[in-house]
Amino acid sequence: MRTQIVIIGGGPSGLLLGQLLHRNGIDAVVLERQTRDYVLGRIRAGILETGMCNLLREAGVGARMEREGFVHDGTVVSFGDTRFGINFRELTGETVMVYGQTEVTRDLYDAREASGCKTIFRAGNVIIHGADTDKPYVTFDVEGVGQRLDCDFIAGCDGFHGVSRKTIPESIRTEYEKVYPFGWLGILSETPPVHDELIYAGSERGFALCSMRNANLSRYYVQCSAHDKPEDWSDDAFWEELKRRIPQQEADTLVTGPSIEKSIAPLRSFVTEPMRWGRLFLCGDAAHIVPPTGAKGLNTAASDVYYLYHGLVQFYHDKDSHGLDQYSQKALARVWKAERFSWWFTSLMHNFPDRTAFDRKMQEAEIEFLRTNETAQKVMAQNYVGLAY
Ligand code: RFL
Ligand code: PHB
Repeated sequence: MRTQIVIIGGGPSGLLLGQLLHRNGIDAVVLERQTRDYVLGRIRAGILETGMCNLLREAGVGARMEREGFVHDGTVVSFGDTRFGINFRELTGETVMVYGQTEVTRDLYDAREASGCKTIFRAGNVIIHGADTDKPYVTFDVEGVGQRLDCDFIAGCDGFHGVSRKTIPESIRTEYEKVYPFGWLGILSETPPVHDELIYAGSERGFALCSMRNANLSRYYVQCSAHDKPEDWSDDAFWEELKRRIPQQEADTLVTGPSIEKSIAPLRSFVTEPMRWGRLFLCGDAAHIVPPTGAKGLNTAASDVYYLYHGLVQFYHDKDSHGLDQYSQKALARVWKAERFSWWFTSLMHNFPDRTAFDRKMQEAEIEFLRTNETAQKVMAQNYVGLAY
């Protein structure tokens, strides 16, 4: 078998890249280790930057997002007894969209199927060959039968645990990592959101986030121990803990109900450099991870896709490899800024186990500065709505 681009990973990065390439007449095959239902069962991101919304529209998959997504003009920050809003629209002229990663991925799979593009599910033992030559290819198994796909380029969109990054020799790769000493326990429940905007809440007992998917589907998180398991937390224990961490007004009005999903995400900052090796290009979580505070993971995957898609279109349409040659540098320049913002917001809002009284005072001073200083709010708002591509 032969195609122009092999995309490893059928998560949002791989699917979005595939759809944008298809609309520009470039063939790609997506290899996904899991099934479609499995990928759609993962509850992850909820907030889309303007740039990502535009890219989804360009890919022809913006219609349902337009109908069902919720535009948010701002967010609420609370810390102890302090509570204030950050108005993105007033501060930057831009907004964000509440539309879940599950829905984005579903729209992309539907579009991919409608356009007849090839996706191979349950692709096991994917191995990349000859990435540093002009004739790369990928081998894999489907139901025990070995297969080979020849191509011009490989897009490694296979997430943090995929094979693509590890294919780049260690002598070429540099990895930067920070692991945070806590996780986020998240639940999804069929209850009305407690507030019409998200609430990022820092408290003596740790961080909490009130988010949502739609008018009757709420997503809440509490900071938990890095060693906790979802089974350690009953629904009642979760709701009680959440109420202790959010502002009193919301604690009093919160509607609780059974969880329909409960999971724990570890918190990590991670970047690998470079994001290209020969004809292999890394995209999204395969190359970098951010802690979820600030909602940058999926959005940063989208900016990688933007640079790679433009580079590939330039290569095939104009026979110009400039965009591909610049890919790693351009993507990383934006990635590091998203890393900085996510690290800053995580450090500001969480209760670190080794935090001293001085550290706490620093958090309080920074919160007070953010509350009262319009320039500080503007910097936060610009980062939250997303930096320009
Ligand atoms: P994914 O989504 O991990 O998809 C990778 C796909 O590759 C497949 N795969 C393989 N396929 C073939 N062969 C192999 N060897 C393979 N190995 C892996 C996997 O099965 C999978 O389908 O990576 P991608 O596409 O780069 O997308 C990245 C995003 O999923 C991620 O950045 C976000 O979910 C992060 N994130 C958030 N991002 C935001 O922008 N806004 C948010 O509000 C936000 N909230 C979150 C989040 C992540 C969270 N968790 C669970 C880590 C909230 C949470 C709780
Ligand atoms: C979510 O709704 O899942 C969500 C929203 C904002 C974040 C992280 C996660 O910063």
